[in-house]
Amino acid sequence: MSADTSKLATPALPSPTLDIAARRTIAANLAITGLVLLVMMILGLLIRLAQGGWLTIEPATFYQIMTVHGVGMVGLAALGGASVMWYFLSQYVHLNSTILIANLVLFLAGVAMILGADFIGGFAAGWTFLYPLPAHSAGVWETGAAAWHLVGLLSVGVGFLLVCLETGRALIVGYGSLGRSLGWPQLFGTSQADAPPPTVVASSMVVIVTTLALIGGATIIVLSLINLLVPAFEFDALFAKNVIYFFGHVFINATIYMTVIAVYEILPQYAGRPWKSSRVFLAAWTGSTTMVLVIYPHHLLMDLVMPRWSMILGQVLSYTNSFPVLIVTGLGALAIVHRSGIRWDMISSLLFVAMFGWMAGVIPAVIDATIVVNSVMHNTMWVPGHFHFYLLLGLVPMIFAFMYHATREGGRTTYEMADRWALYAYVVAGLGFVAMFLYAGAHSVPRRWAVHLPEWLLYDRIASILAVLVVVTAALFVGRFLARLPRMLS
Ligand code: HEM
Ligand SMILES: [Cu+2]
Repeated sequence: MSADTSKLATPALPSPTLDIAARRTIAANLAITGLVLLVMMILGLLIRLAQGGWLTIEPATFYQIMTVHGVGMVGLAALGGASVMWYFLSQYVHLNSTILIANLVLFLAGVAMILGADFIGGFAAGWTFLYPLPAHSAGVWETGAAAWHLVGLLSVGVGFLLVCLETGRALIVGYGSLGRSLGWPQLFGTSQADAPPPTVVASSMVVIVTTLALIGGATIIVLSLINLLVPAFEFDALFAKNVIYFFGHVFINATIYMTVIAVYEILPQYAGRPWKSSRVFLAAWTGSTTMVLVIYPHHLLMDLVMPRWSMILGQVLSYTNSFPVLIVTGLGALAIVHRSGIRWDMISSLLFVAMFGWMAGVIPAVIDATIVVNSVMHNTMWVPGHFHFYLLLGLVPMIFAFMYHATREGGRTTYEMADRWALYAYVVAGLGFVAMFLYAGAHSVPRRWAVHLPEWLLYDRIASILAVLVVVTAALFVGRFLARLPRMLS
């Protein structure tokens, strides 16, 4: 990679029709995303150090930290992703910024409740709040702590539901229906008009799947809350597990589908070529809209009471869902930059790292969605290995790229030496860090264990050292963003 090799003009500032309220809310969202990311990374580092035996943490505290780390990361991924989507989608449809503000308020209220419930109340059931665990703490936390945690989740979820409903409303007003904004007339050949731009197509998909996910998640949260208050009220645990993993799988996937909009919008500006929605592109997104909803049983492959057909469906569709969007995005990006004389600065480099991280990270995910593999790898470190791969090296770099993009000055980004070295270090350390999870998983080290056997400590320790590098370099990216934040406010 070399800076400033291109004779191309640096891309002009985008012209989203963001009102000042939306612009400021997005700035606040990104600042919170960045700061929460750093805090959550430090919490992640603490539990990794504890697993490696370099830090003594009581198991109960370990699980509190693990719960906050997991739920916090998923929440900030959604906040950052929704900000990317809102920012770029505003170019095409009119969005009401009051909803974005309401989402931020509900998010912060939820975070406060969750932090109190977990660190003061001691709740520590993991980010998946699997029923009936919240009500069965064996004395580790009070019912009230579990209830506050769940109400906090509900608050965050309602905020994102509002964002989805508003986005869906705006898409329907602008394009006539969600089918049209997904480009069905062009996909099925009934219209010769230009297909909707990639941002509109991706947002339509996100709105549909996330709304369903949030309704599912909220249902189980409300049922669990009733169960906490009235223990005689019980419901089917397998049903709850299905709905929770449906929610969790779809929700976290949709955060990537939102952030990838940054690739669709920013790369073409760099290469000076438009990214048009081809029919293959439309087909991939429409296909994923249904498939992402039905592949969640790959989380339940060891629930042997599940119907066999659902397991097979989970495996087969995990393959067919994962690749189309990935391939149209990857090939699309290559086609856009090929011989375009693209300028490799922080933004374009981060976007390329992100594409690589997302694609490479999906491979261990799909491997684990294979029944014969899952029967060995289930609940091993392979699992955090695959999702840290595409989140740490896919989603997070996309958010960093967007942070640089939203705060660049007069269309120019400088590729400062420190940033460049930090990016190399982030990628190398990040890769090593996830490799340690995967390697440990392949050697059957269990996930979510506070105390590790002596023969596992080496992986934990190497990972801890690399995690320090990840945290330091991430702090540099976030610090740069915060220093430039005033540019977003005026
Ligand atoms: C410096 C970076 C990071 C470190 C050191 C770190 C460390 C950890 C550790 C040690 C665990 C527990 C592993 C186990 O099951 O034994 C974990 C779980 C998890 N991490 Fe990270 N992580 C980092 C970054 C991230 C990022 C960027 C995300 C998402 C955006 C993320 C999301 C999660 C989630 C969802 C869990 C699962 C929690 C649960 O099992 O309930 N982490 N992390
Ligand atoms: Cu999944």
